Amino acid sequence: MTSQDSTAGPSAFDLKAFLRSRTDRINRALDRLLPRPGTKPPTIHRAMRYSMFAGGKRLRPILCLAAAEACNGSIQAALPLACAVECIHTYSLIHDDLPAMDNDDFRRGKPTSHKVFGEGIAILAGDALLTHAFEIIALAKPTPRYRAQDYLRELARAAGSRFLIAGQVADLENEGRSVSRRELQFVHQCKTSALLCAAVRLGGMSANCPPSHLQALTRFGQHVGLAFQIVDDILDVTQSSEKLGKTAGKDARAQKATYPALLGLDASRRLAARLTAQAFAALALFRGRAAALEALAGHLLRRDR
Ligand code: GRG
Repeated sequence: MTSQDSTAGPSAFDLKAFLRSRTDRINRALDRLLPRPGTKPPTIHRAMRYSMFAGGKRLRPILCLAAAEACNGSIQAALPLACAVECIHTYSLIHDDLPAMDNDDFRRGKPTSHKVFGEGIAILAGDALLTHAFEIIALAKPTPRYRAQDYLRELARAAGSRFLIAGQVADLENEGRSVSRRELQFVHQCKTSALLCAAVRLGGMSANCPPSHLQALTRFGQHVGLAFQIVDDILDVTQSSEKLGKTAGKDARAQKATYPALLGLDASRRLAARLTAQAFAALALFRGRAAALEALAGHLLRRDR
């Protein structure tokens, strides 16, 4: 079996219908959980909603719901956790696009927040989404194994100075210098894997999963997270800005360390496939209940945007 075959995923699972229905549930929940656009002061609430409903793929919250379902949990219980993760993710994109960071004009196919609302409001919209994530997560119901503070700690840790922020700091400090594969892996694990991993762990926690399942979800999240970022690096080289909804080819122009730059395109593709196969292997103990997670991992590997 080639690495390509081993990531083909189950054919019976209707991923398209799954993505459609879960995206719809998440969008409705986000609409309910965010302050209405007219709430005073309207500018900030419009800016929060502008980025939140700009057409993101909702991968992290979908993974959160799929993890809950793999652990026999309910979508309803996982939804506040899924939405909190999406708030953190959207905040990080708004701030990453700022002139002081990546200075990007387009995101999710639309002008970035600072282009529409100005830099001050964009910074505040990111801050507000970051803060709102914790208000939303406080709505999640505790289970016999996991308390409200376990959810809080999980999200704060992934978004904090040892993971998400650490990755961004390392990324900034790596600019203009040559970077080893280990250093690049550190950036990707912190910037991308940590939040994705928290998303699946929170889904499992909302379903009161036992420690063995939480461990399996952690391994799954780490492998899928890294594979996702490698594919993101590949798409930056191979796809157009129109397709990606953001400026393509920026990494190469900025001579940024990426997997394709370090290993070449073919080796990067092989590595992403190997990591996805490892993610599948981590799901073995779910014995067929993780069809959605499997299909999602395969989809993330094969995605074109
Ligand atoms: C805290 C400012 C700050 C940054 C933290 C997450 C991050 C570091 C920066 C965001 C930009 C970036 C390249 C992140 C890597 C993860 C990634 C590929 C994000 C894009 O995720 P998608 O494709 O985006 O899921 P959509 O728009 O579909 O939600």
